[in-house]
Amino acid sequence: MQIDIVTIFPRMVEAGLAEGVVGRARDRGLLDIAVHDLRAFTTDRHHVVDDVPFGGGPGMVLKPEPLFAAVDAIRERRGGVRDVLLTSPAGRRFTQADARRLAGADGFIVLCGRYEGVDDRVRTLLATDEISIGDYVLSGGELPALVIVDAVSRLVPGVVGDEQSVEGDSFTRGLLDYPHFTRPAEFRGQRVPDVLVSGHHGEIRRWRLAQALQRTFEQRPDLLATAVLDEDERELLRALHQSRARTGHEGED
Ligand code: 9D3
Repeated sequence: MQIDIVTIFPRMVEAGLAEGVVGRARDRGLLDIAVHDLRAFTTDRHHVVDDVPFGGGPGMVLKPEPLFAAVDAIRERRGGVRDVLLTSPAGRRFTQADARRLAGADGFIVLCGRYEGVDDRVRTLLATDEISIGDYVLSGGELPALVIVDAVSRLVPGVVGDEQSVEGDSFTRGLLDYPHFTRPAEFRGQRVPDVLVSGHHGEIRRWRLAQALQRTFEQRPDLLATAVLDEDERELLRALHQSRARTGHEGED
């Protein structure tokens, strides 16, 4: 997997790529990630990457030429087609489905937005996707780029040691995870549920499934619309709906 990130803050992005699962996968050669300083693609003496907006108004806008030059140079070096993701608060929300699609490609390019914005011709002529990571205001696309790289990387075979834990990921199944406990068995008066220390693996599996469904039902009911459920799971879900109706808890949280 070859990933290229173009930014005016290369050290910020490098710092985020150095540790953890992604850092290890880079060291092991599973991920070939290059961070490019946008200033390296300027042609003027002062390496200017931004300019005032046409029409006036506050702030600065990233100039198009260095971004186009960066993508040209990256495509030259990498060869082949590459998606070009532009990070932007106006983009489509990044999802696990996007991560899956990108993980199936040979690689992609991320352009980090900054300042008040990016010259719109980058969006219309250069980017293949315009991506936001959520409805909150950040100072730029560097953290979103790291979020995208992290989500995609863990879907690349071998990057996460335990393939089972990737398979069981909540968003892979469309459900939230069940609660986890470790020792001690009692902490501040709270005991770990008996079933988990019982050693009955069938019961443990059913308990975890029921907990995952209940949590999703209570905390993220929107996920249930698209979750892939088998007959047992749909039956459990019907029971949750009915108990909520019976006990008069509907409309509460
Ligand atoms: C004050 C300017 N803003 C008006 C509401 C527009 C604006 C431009 C650029 C707001 C933030 C940014 C910088 N953010 C990103 O580049 C960004 C981002 C984000 O802020 N939230 C979620 N996802 C993303 S992806 C890129």
